[in-house]
Amino acid sequence: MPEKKEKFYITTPIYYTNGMPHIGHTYTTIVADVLRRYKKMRGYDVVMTTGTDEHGVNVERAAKKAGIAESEFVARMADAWKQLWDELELTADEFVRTTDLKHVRTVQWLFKLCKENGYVYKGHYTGLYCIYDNAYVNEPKPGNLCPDCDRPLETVTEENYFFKLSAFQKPLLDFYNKFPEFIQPESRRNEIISFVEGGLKDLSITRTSVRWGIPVPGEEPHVFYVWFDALTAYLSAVGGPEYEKRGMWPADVHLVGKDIIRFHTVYWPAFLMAAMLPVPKQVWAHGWFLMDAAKMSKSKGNVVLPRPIVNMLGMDALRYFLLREVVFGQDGNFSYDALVTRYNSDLANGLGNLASRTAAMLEKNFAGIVPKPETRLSQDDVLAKAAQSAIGEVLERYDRYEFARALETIWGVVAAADKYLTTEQPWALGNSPDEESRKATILWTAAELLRIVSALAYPVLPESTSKIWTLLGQSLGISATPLDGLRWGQLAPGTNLGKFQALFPRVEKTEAVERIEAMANEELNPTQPTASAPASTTSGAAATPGPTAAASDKIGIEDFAKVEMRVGQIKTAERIVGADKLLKLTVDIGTEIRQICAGIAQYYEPESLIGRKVAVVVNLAPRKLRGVESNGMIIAASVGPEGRPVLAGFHEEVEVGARLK
Ligand code: ME8
Repeated sequence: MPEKKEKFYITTPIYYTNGMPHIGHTYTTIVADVLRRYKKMRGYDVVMTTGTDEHGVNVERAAKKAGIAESEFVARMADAWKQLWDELELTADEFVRTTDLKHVRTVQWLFKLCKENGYVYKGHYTGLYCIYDNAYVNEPKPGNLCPDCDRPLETVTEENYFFKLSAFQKPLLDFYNKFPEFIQPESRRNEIISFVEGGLKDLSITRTSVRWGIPVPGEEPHVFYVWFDALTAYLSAVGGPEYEKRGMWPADVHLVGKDIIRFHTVYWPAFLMAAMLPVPKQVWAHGWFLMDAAKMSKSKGNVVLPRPIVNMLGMDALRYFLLREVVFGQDGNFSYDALVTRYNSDLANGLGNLASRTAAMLEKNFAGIVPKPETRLSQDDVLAKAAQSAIGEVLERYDRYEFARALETIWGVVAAADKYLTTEQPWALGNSPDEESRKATILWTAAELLRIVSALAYPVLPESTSKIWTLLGQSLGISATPLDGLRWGQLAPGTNLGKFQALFPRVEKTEAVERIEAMANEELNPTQPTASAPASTTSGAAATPGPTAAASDKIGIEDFAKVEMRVGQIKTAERIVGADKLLKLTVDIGTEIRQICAGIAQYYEPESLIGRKVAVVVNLAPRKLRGVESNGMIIAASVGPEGRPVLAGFHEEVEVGARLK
């Protein structure tokens, strides 16, 4: 552990506001969150920053299409991003928006320093420009298409301020040489070094063709070009011009995808060197999650969304899969099939099963109290040694950002414990003093192993390991457990065990995948436009007002007659895993029994509904809600500001199937 609390500053990219997060963005943010939790457990004073990149032509156009001001558009998008990160419990210490005043001041200040030091001059630039990637393109694809996103480029000529990037070829190469750990992984480092060795051109850092940007003071209509603006967010998040007071700068690691490594390892250190400010310690570029071997993008329609996965399998399942499946730094394919397979094998049958087995045996045999281990046999020692040596190994692997290998080591110990229980068979032991003593040793050993495994896995699986921690009766919160003090043998006999909470219920693969896909489909193509946030700029959902009919719009009786409503009687009602608001009902409508989902779970207990007569719209086209088929609609009043549903009913005896007119 560091002697004095050392600081550790982690950043994710600040994401563009012209779309919603998919699994790729979630991946980077999850890794940042894992590191944040891990470094805290190693005794560091940690700050993690994320945020939104809100300027540029794309936003101008998207806001126009949505029919709202740019400021309103980006505010809604930033809220939607924040809300998702909150839902996924990816809590950043700082969320920086590039429209924040503190950020505007920092960009203007950085520019002033670069200018004062002679690294900025005025010139003209004509070039092909990709408005989607916010970058000039030197080598377009045939047909003047962007080599990165395949979309048409535009020719732009304008007066610009230029940054003398060419002056930094040697300083950058010297810097890479002196700090070989600056660019990670190694393969990326070589790629960047050869790029810089090939020569650096000066870089245009302002625009006059764009309106929606940070103004260059006294030089209007110049606004800053996105990368000079965006990269500076890392500094504005931790104090900007007063960064020394906060003591967090330079960043210890910028986590990025490989798509933006050049901006982070060439432009960014050069800007900082020109301003004579400290340069970050490391840039770690991970690979891409691919879908059908292509980079995900909404326009290609191959995005994977985080929410449906979390709703179905839980947050820890998503975190575990992303970190376990792909070596950090390399590309990987995303597949729902692989996700559910890993969930069932490693989480439900692995850690979840070990915890529930151990909990049940401790409860049954020792009344929920940690027993005292008695005489140890060699097989107990073997397991103890495996767990003890895993501690050092796992910490080393986390330190090297080898998340998949860290998890592999932890799961190696889980598998060893499973085998140990299967071989030792504590459930088969009787009640003689010798057998009782053997049982105590075995179950203490299993519980102690669970404690070690939980502490080690916590950064990746915060929700489930916290539950195991509570089960083991640990008073100090798991997140505050110092990993440097973790040793085999610390589980005190006599500790009262807490309540066991189910961790990872097994799921049926085909059904789970179907439900995740159906939920994703609902989120990507919402049937009801949401008022809270634009779903994407391409759909222009932000501009679409809700379908409220004007007061004068009346329908004829023939329109009303199209709606077939009947008296139905609820036969069964149950909650739906992963959908807290929905109940799955079966309803007798006279001619048949229908499955109908109703959004009433927060207000009605399932049992209280059985036998109740309700009004049902029976000729509504079937649809899937949270992946569950719903064939009809139950009528309810929407009461109060939160829209509490109150089921419509009958005060007199009515026949099931009677038509409502
Ligand atoms: O580039 N696989 O924002 P952005 C893995 N605003 N990671 C992915 C991914 C995928 N398929 N897709 C996206 C920008 N990412 C700029 C950054 S920083 C000063 C400015 C992740 O919204 C990955 O981290 O396009 C990538 O670098 C980032 O999202 C790009 O996010």
